[in-house]
Amino acid sequence: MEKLTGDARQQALGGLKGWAEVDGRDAISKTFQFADFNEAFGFMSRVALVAEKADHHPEWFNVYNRVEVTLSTHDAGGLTQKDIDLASFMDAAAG
Ligand code: H2B
Repeated sequence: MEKLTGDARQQALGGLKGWAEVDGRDAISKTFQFADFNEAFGFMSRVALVAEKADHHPEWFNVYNRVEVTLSTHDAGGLTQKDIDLASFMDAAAG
């Protein structure tokens, strides 16, 4: 999997909502906010199943109803299409 650069990168990032490039690192991040812990953990559970199946895992941090997510492809040392795909799934899963 190759790192996203140039036009393909701009186009991929442009298709996402609420994700920002991380300072000092080739990664994207977003903070999801839910009604309560039950909804946050339900979201994490749905994402976990897809992440495990794709063998592509988020870096994330949960406190009660908040889930802070960072996506990057460790094997590639940066952002790839796998991160874009997982980000899109997360947006859909968050509703
Ligand atoms: N997740 C992410 N985000 N990036 C990776 O490069 C990655 C991963 N690699 N999950 C997978 C697991 C790899 O470590 C295993 C051995 O397949």
